[in-house]
Amino acid sequence: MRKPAVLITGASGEVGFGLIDRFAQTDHTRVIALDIKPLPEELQARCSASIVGDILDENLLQRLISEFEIHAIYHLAALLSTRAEYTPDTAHRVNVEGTLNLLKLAHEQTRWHGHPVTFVFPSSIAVYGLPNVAAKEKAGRIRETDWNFPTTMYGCNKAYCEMLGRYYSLHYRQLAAESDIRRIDFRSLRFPGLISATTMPTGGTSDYAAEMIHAAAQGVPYACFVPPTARLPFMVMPDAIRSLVQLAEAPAEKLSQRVYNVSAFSLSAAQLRDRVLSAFPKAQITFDPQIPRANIVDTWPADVDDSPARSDWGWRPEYEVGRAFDEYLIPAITKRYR
Ligand code: AKB
Repeated sequence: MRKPAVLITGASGEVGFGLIDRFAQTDHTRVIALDIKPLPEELQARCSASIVGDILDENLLQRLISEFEIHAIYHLAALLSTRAEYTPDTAHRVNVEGTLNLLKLAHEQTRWHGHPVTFVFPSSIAVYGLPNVAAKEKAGRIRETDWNFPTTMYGCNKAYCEMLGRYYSLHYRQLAAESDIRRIDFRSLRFPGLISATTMPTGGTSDYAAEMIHAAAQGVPYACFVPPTARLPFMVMPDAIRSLVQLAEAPAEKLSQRVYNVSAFSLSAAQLRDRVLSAFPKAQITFDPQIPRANIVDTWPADVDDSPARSDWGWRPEYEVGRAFDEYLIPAITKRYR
């Protein structure tokens, strides 16, 4: 008998850590963790299996489904925006071909056990592309359908995979002879910049927020690579994990769309510095904008409209900006480096 399980790809990344923790604390879900890097031992102990391997390795994925019956996939593996700009071909392979492999696997599993596999896909504000700062300021909180003109390889990859997911859910094999094709249940969130107290992001462009706070807590000077005026929406990791699980568990009939914005608060880099300075008054924070990289931030929205997520499946962030800093980031990061 194969065992029912939830598959988490990219499990060694920031979101993977939080998600594994969440499953370990709150239910008895059998978690299969897959990542190109080994999981730290304490996390391995919380998973039923921890596999080191590549999502591009189709043989590995086939071996996996010979052992486990997969009911949900949290497909987190991706090369983030800055890293993807340095290696666009690799990014395309990992972010698009890798996602396609997982969608195929989900479809196969759905056919096999007859229940639509829930496919949870974190997308990103990188799917948006505003042409300049004036347009960004004017646009304010943007809706899912606005400004879908990504300017990064990562943003293009995410936008395309959202569409592939929708296609696999609604139309895959639409010309096949059999009439009752069971399809996967694809659900996606467009995350803002994520900030965790326990892990550091790597390869992203919104990383300056986490880098600034962690540097201040360690007493290390930090030169921020965007100007003080650069503004993005952000969310802390506990809310990000909660939103993923909440979307996965939402009754299908409540969902009016497959891709949702989620947001918690919006901050300029100057406001971020002020919050960090009020917690760590001796922090040495300077601004040294790295123009091509800072320009990417200018193409992303200052904030997003997440009202469909709020009305369809009850999304509400638990951490607005005050609580995010006072009750999560500052105490947890201070403790981490004490
Ligand atoms: C990145 O900066 O690439 C990510 C994102 C906004 O999706 N954090």
